[in-house]
Amino acid sequence: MQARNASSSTIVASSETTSEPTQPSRLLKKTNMPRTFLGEDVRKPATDLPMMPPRTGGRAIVDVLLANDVDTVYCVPGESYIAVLDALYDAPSIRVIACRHEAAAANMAEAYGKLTGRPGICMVTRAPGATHASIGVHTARQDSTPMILFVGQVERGMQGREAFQEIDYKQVFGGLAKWAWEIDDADRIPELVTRAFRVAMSGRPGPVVLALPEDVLTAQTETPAVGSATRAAAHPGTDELERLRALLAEAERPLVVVGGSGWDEAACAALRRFAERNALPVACTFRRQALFDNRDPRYAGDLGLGPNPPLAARVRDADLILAVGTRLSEIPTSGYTLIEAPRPKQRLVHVHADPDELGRVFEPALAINAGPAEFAHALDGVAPIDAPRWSSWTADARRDYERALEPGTAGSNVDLAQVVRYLSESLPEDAIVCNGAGNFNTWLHRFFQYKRFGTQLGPASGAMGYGLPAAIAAKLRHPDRTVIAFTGDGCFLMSGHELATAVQYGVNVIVLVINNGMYGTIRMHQERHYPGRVIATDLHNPDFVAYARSYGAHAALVERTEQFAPALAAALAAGKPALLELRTDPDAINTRTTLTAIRAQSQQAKRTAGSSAG
Ligand SMILES: Cc1ncc(C[n+]2csc(CCOP(=O)(O)OP(=O)(O)O)c2C)c(N)n1
Ligand SMILES: [Mg+2]
Repeated sequence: MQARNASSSTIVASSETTSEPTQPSRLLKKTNMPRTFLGEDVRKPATDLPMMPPRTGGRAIVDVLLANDVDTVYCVPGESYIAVLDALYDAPSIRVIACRHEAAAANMAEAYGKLTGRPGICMVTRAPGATHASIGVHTARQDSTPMILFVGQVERGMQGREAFQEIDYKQVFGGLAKWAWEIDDADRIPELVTRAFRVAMSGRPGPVVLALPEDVLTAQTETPAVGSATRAAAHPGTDELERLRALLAEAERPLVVVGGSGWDEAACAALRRFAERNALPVACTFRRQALFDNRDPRYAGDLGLGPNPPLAARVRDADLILAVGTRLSEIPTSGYTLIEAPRPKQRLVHVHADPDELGRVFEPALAINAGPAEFAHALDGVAPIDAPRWSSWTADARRDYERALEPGTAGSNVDLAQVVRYLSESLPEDAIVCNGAGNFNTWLHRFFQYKRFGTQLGPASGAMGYGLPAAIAAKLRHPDRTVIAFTGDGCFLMSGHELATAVQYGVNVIVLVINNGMYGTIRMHQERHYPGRVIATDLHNPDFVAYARSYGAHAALVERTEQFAPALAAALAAGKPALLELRTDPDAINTRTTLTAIRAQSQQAKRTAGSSAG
């Protein structure tokens, strides 16, 4: 735990300082860059805030974090940015979580961004730390999550020599982050770090990478912090809302598809009211199921990997799709087949915070540039359609969803359908369920009913190793809520060492390891394409129970379905992080079929193809 004295902070957020403004000339005096190159205007501060007493660049960064109410920093320490860590020593309102791997630290920051809508903060050392952390940056990019990754950098005087651990962050992260920049002047720290917050949150949110040369962090600066960064978002116009209503009035089979980021609880409630007033069916995109209460009679299911076939058919058959917040990317469109690019068969009303997403892939009948929350609230002003023609279409969509909720016959001694149904029915409504990537998720996505905004943390990027770090971030943020990490044997061991972090900081998450002894997803693809030719997908696993106990966690093995409920109760009561290993039958490869069936089908298909070729 932090050894810092909670009352020792001497940092004052600049927005709170009110004394006499300082003359611009004074602000210019510390520059060590050629002013002629940058131009006078660039050197001037954006505000008339007074100068602060001289402080290090590291402290100036922390000042901006404080001005933005940052409460947690996820890191792996490095000598390259030790001046920032030292400044954090004097900022006890910011909790510093030292992780065991930068991928986990970055995933925690990403999960924090998903939960709060404010940038999650991650700090890592130069190239080795930065490249480890890149997976979190990628997830933040694909999932449109606000996040800032601070990376140490070699001092300015050595740059360009490929000094120890030197890389060019603008190049390396240029294609991955929303913005990648290097701060080359301590006086510009407030401006650039505040801008990082704005860029991360505004429009389509995303990750920002800021490189921090070591000597910039130790240089002295008097430039004040700029104050809290706000999020800028577009609102829909009244004419656009009228056109939306007119298109809806002409529709026979409308479908609302919600996804993306930028939502909050109130916005989800507003969208739900709109769906209710107009009897509209609503589907959620991949790993965005918590945007709409799954118990609502208008909820039609999720458009994930291998969606419920009747829902997929319904997307194809819809005559109007109202897509809100989602990019309509590869997964929710089943590889751009349910909605065809570039000209969909359905009329598409596409609402997105980034104007560049509108028409990027699909030609919309109506494009609305608006944040999803701003759009959802504006829907309150749209008069409902009287006696809509699609009531039975909506009821059928619901019936299809409910049918898919029924567990089939158990294919394994531990029946994951029943386990997940039990979780869905017994966990508190606000429990947060986190997951990474792997076929074990097919049970979670199909059988768990998300009831509230902010209860699902999963990577739409499909990154393994996300579940446990996300759970730690969620539990740190909401210590009173139950937090579950739903992982596979492969997925878990990509970040299993973070059990040490959970134990160290007393973060009582519950990890479920679905152990089928293989990288099952890849085995499934192998059997489909190269039946019987198994390579690189078998796993020899550790004893997960002993492994977890060695970290100081509670752990138990579940080998039969009926053992799960008491094991979960014991884990919840353990008063420390807990792990349950669920041994499942490797043949039960997903919720709909078995490996044996896949292999037989593809062998048959190959024989048929061979005989018709001959
Ligand atoms: C970081 C990362 N590496 C590799 C993959 C490719 N991949 C997707 S699922 C998967 C196997 C997951 O195994 P496990 O967690 O055991 O789940 P299972 O499929 O067996 O249920 C792999 C290797 C990925 N998505 N992410
Ligand atoms: Mg597995």
